[in-house]
Formats: sequence, C-alpha cells, structure tokens
Amino acid sequence: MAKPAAPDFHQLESLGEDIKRYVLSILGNDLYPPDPFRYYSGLAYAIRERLIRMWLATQASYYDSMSKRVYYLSMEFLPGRFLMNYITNMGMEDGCRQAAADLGFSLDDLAEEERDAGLGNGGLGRLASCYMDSMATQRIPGYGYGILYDYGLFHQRIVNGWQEEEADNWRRHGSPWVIDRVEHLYEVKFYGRSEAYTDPQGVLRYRWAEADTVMAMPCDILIPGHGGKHVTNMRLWAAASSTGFSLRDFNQGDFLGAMQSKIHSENISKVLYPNDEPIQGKELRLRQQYFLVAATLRDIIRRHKKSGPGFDEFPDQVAIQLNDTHPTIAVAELMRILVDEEFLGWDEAWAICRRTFAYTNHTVLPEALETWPADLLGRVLPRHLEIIAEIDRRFLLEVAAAHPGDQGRQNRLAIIDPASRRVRMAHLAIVGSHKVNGVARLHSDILREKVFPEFDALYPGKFTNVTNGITPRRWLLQANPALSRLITARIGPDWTTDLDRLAELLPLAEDPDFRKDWRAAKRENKKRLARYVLRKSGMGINPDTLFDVQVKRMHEYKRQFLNVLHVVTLYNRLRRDPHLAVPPRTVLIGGKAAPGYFMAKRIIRLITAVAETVNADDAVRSRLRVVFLPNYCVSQAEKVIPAAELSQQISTAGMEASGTGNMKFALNGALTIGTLDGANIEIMEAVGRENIFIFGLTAKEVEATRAAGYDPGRRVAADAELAEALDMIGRGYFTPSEPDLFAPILDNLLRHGDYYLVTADYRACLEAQDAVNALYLDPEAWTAASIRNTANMGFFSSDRAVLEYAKNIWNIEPLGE
Ligand code: GPQ
Repeated sequence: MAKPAAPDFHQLESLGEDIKRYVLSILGNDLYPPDPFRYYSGLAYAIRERLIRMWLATQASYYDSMSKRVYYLSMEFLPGRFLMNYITNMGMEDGCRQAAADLGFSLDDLAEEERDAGLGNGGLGRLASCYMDSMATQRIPGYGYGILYDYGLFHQRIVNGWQEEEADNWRRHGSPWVIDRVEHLYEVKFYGRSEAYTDPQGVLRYRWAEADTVMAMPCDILIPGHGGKHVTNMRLWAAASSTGFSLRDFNQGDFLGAMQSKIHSENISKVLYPNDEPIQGKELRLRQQYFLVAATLRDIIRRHKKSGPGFDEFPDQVAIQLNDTHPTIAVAELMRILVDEEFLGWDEAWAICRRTFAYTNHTVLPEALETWPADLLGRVLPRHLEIIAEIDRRFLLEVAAAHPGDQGRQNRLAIIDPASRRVRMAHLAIVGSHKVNGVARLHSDILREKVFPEFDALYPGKFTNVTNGITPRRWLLQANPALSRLITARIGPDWTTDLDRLAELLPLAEDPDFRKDWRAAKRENKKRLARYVLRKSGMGINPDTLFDVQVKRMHEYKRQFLNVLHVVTLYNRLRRDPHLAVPPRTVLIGGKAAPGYFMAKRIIRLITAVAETVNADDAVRSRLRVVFLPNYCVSQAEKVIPAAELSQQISTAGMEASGTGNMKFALNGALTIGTLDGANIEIMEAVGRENIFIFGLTAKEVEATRAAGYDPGRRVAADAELAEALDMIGRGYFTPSEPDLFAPILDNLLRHGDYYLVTADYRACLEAQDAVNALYLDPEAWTAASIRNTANMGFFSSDRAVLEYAKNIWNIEPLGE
C-alpha cells in the first residue's frame, strides 16, 4: 500500500491560516508573543475540523452498510495524546511539519504541549484504546463507550523519595478533541423502589418508581483509522444534574443546599478510581458503572429502533463486549428494558441477552474478582437486584438439573453468594454471555482449568482465548520514527497495517550494515530519552550503557522488588570488583501505585532510596545508575519504550493475565527478561527461545511450591548474595536515618511466606541477567537478536486481535473498501 494521498478535505494549503484563525477565534488570544501552547491548540482545532469533515464524509457508507455493529463497553480508555496520532493516521505529517515551521515552531515541540487523556489506569484501558485504533483501521463497524471523567488518573510526583498524588485536571485548558453533543441528553435513574402493577391486560408487571434522575451527556472523540478512510467514534458520557439546582431552596436563601443535589449528580463522572484492580463496595463506583451502562444501552436501542428491525433481530445487529466485569450490570439492565419497558417475555428477553453479550476477563487475582453486597446494589438499583435474583434462580435450576443433589456446586456457582450475600459480577457476566475470553493463552487456560472449571463443564465451548495486541501505529510508526524509517526503507510501508510483514526483516539480521543502522536508530532513541530524563529530573544518563527498563503499575505480583534485588546484588558485585566484566547499565523503573496500596508505595520509596545511594557512590556510578521515572503515562511510554534494550517482564508465573507492555518493548527491538507468564510465553514462541531470557518457576511450579508450604528462610540461608541484599535493605543501608523503613517489605517476604515467590526466583533471575550481560558484550549478536524480536512480533498487532474478536465472538465482517 502506498502512502495514502491526502484527500481534498485535508486542505493542507490553508493550514497555517487556519491555525492562526483558531488562536484568535476559539482561544481568544493574541498571536504574539508566539506561545507554543496556543499554537498547539490552534493546530488541534484545525485538525479537528478536518477530522469532522472526514467523519461526515465517511459515515454515510458506514450507516448505509446496515451491518452488525460492536459496542465496546469500558470504564477505562487510555488514549494518551491525540495530535500526532491523528496526524500520522490521516497522512498529514509533512503538511503539518511545514505549517508549524512556517509559524516558527517544530511540530514535535507543539505536540509536547498536549496533556495526556488519562482516563484509565493501565493495561486494561490502554488495550481498549489500541482496539479503537484497530477497529478504525480494519473497518470493523463499532463504537467505544465509556465515561468522560473530569479528572483522569492522578499525576505522580516524587517528594523526598515518596509518591505524592496530584489531581489530573486534564480539561482545564480546553480539550479540542472532545465534541460535546449537548442535544442528545438521556436520563439515568438511581435509588427509589421497584413497584408491581397490573397492566390493562391483567398481566403482572414491574416499574421503577420514585427514582432520582441524573442526565447523561454524550461527548464524542473521533478515532481515525490508519490511511484516514474510516473513523470510529468513542462516546464518553458526562454527568449533569437533571434539575440544575432547587429554586425553592435557593429562594429561601439556602444556596449551598440548593447546589447539593447538583453536586451529587455531577460527582458521577468527576474522577476515575485510581485502582488497577476492582474497587470493592464503593457506592459511587457502582453508580459510575450503571451510569455508563444505562446511557449506553439507551443509545444502542435508539439506534437499533431507528434502523428498523424488531428485538428478535437485536443480536444480529448488536454485539456488546464487556471489558472486564465493570459494565456487567448491563446484563440486568437489558433484561429490565426488554421485560419492563418493551414487554417481552422473560425467556425471549433472556435469549436476546445471551446472544448479545460477551465478556473479557483480565485477571485471575482472587481479590480482584468484583462483587457487590446485595443490599447496596438493591438500594442503588432496586429493580436490578430483583432481576439478578431471578436470573440466579433460573440458572441454579439449570445447575441442579445437570448435577442433581449437588448443593455445594450450586453454592459455588450461584450469582448471589448465599453465604456472603454478595453479587458475583463475573458469574453474572458468564451466565449472561455467549462467549467468555481470557487475554493470553495461559490466562485463558487458567480461567478454564482453575478459576471457572465448573462453568466450563456446564457450558462447553463458551470459554475461549483472544491474546491481546497493541497498535503498531502508535507503538512503532509514531513512537519510533528512527526505526520506522529504517524498516520502511527496507521492506516498504505495508507493515503498518499488516504487521506480519515485519518477518521480511529476518534475513537482514545477518547483514552487518543493517545491524549498524539498527543500532544507530536505537542510539538515537536512547539519546532522546536521556534528554528527556535530564529535562524532567536534572539527572544525566549515559546513552552508551545498557538501558534496562521496567515500567508498569506498581504491584507486588509484578515484582519490582525482584528487580531491586538484582540491582542491589549487581551493586555489591561492582563494589567488590570494580573491574567486573559486565556492561555498564542504566536501570530505569517507573509506575504509579494505587494511593491506598501501602506496600506498593513502600517499594517506590525503596527504589528511590537505592537510586540515591548507588548514584552517589563514586566507585560504581560509571557502571550502574538507577532512575525512578516519575509519572509513567502513555506519552512517557512513547519515549521510554523505543529507547529500551532490556524489557523486564518478571511477574510471578500465573498472575499477569497477559501484559501488553511486553509486546511494545519487543516490537521496538528490546530483548525480554521474563517469566513464563501471560503473553510472555507466546512472545517466546514467536521470537525464539534463543532471543529472549526466560527464567523462574512456571505457573504449575508456582502452584506446587505454594501447596508444599514454601519456606523462604531456607532459601535465603542457602544463598549468600540474596541474604546480603535482603540484610542491607532490612537494616537501613539505603535509608540510614530511617533504618526500619523497609521492615514491612521484609516481613512479607520472610515472615509471611513470600506469597509472590521473590526469593524462590531470585537465583534464576540473576543467572538470566548473567546471560544478558554476556550477550550484550557481543553487540553484533545482541543486535541480531533485537532485529529478530521486532521481525517476529506480527502476531501481537491489535489488528489481529480485533479481527479474531470480530470473527469468533462478534460475528461481524469488516466493511469493504
Ligand atoms: N488489568 Cl482486572 C488492568 O490493567 N486492570 C484491571 O483492572 C485488570 C486487569 C490488566 C492485566 O493486569 C494485564 O495483564 C493485561 O494485559 C491487561 O489488563 C489487558 O488485558
């Protein structure tokens, strides 16, 4: 495919004038002095205008096709910045560079002015955004649906070594990408009660009485596919009060009282919950979930009715994908609409539901499987609790018929846990869906064999796998121009929409000239990152060292602590032998901890403490540097990942559902050091065992080790280097003024059985790092392995993933050209 010709409505000639006009008319600002933020905004509005024209010009074909559509429901989307993504996907880069230059700016500097849209926590939200890009590119008719939070994920600052959180008021300076559709408001109900009545035909029916209402306003963000021919809409709901404020209270002088209900309503879309695993029992979170679901189903049904067919054809026109259990109340809501408002019979409504929904599970951590106390759910959504109880009653009859007399099985499978009276959202999602998928092969196997074996026995064929993917547009084409240019120069541009084409690079791994160019591209990215680190933290890092990177949310199971133990051990070895034959390293670690996650915050403090000590030690500072990167986010990932040489993916096997960072690193030519967990396994199979550093217990061995009663003390006693590293951390070597700071971390390890098996994998991790060092000392061999990583990553494109969903789960054909 040749580079897409810019269609007429892109009108690049007038771009410069348009930018200036927008600075004046929308921002109400002077052109002088030439402020980069103003010009960024002007450019953004100029692009937005072209994008809307493109959307209007292309949506007709999209509507005319009358094809089935998918609705991707997610409490989180993590798009990051939009400007450069729009520009690359729309093929406007050259024109925009020129226009920016004519105005006295570099396009890259203008792009740096944009704030990330951080409406997600991590992998789950970023996956949803990669899927939006791929649906648009692959012309899969569909929509994303989510919430437009006023405040996205908090900003992380490091103060005296500790994480501090700052509110992310991301729309404060305007958001050119968000199109408010003030004319399409819906009402969403909460509270009140369920009321039985008899209809004129004498049938007993139910309605939702005395409810409070909140308005849901749709705000659209358009997502252009690569080549600019297809645009997908991401519709995010903002909450607004239905009444404004109470005039009666106001007239009686109670202004604040009058504002109360308005504040209560608008709270719903105020802030993203900053946990990357489900939040248990918070009423506001439940209201957010229902708010998304109720508004979205209203929109879907409105569109369905407009297109003509009746409800029996609903599942042939509509597929709804539940991104984890967060939007699962949709199952009860669709039943409520069909039975209470459209007056369908229960069985007919239930068949429609099951054919419509599919559910993606993203975790096996038992503490993360979402449940709601039945009485809380019943207070906020009284009719839904009744409907869930009825779904449960009928479901348990099915279970009883299949396994007569097995009360234990009924209790284990029940949607409402009879012991705790909590609603198990995963059970509701499984029962209400026609497909349930995990996000990597190992994860899907664990779901079937360990987490939901009795559901799998009851519903053969319902459980399936779709291994995650990432968009090559943002994560290679746009984030890594140096490498993209090199690749395109050798194999042409088609890899951007057909990632398997990267395999054509394989023979080039044998070509010394190509390897030299490959190293030069990596070095350019390392220099770019070094400039960034210098700008952000004042610290200089050396591009001629091995860049060893672990960036992801802070979590005990992700084992940033194991990384620290490797660093401390390397530090000890270098202190003992300054001539040790290892390459100099820069270890970069970044990630946010949930604000209430005590242990994760302690581990951040440990990393910053180790960094302070190591970086101040003249004896080793030229051989080892440690950097904590504050505020890891999408736009930072775009700088960090292309510069990485070693990618740390070291979770306890069986605990990371998939991982997607692992894919981004390997696609950019980093070698992985990792465990046999999540998608690492499939990455190993793709790139070849000799091009990846795998170590540690397998998922089965983890299970067996725990079952046998693991004793970390014995392991530590048998390993002098491990004992030394733990001892230094435990007695305050890195924090002499507060020697007990890390006692809680060590207690977890040594007194509470080391659940994440850090000590069990320590020695294997160090041996894998020895292999890393040996290979890195042979630059030609390392570079060849790096090329083979990139060349073999075709499978991990989100284009492949969404096409699998379309075929196996949604039953949707991509639209033709
Ligand atoms: N994941 Cl359940 C999240 O980011 N947030 C969540 O609430 C849950 C899962 C991640 C998961 O930990 C990763 O292994 C996956 O790669 C990612 O979802 C996308 O599937």
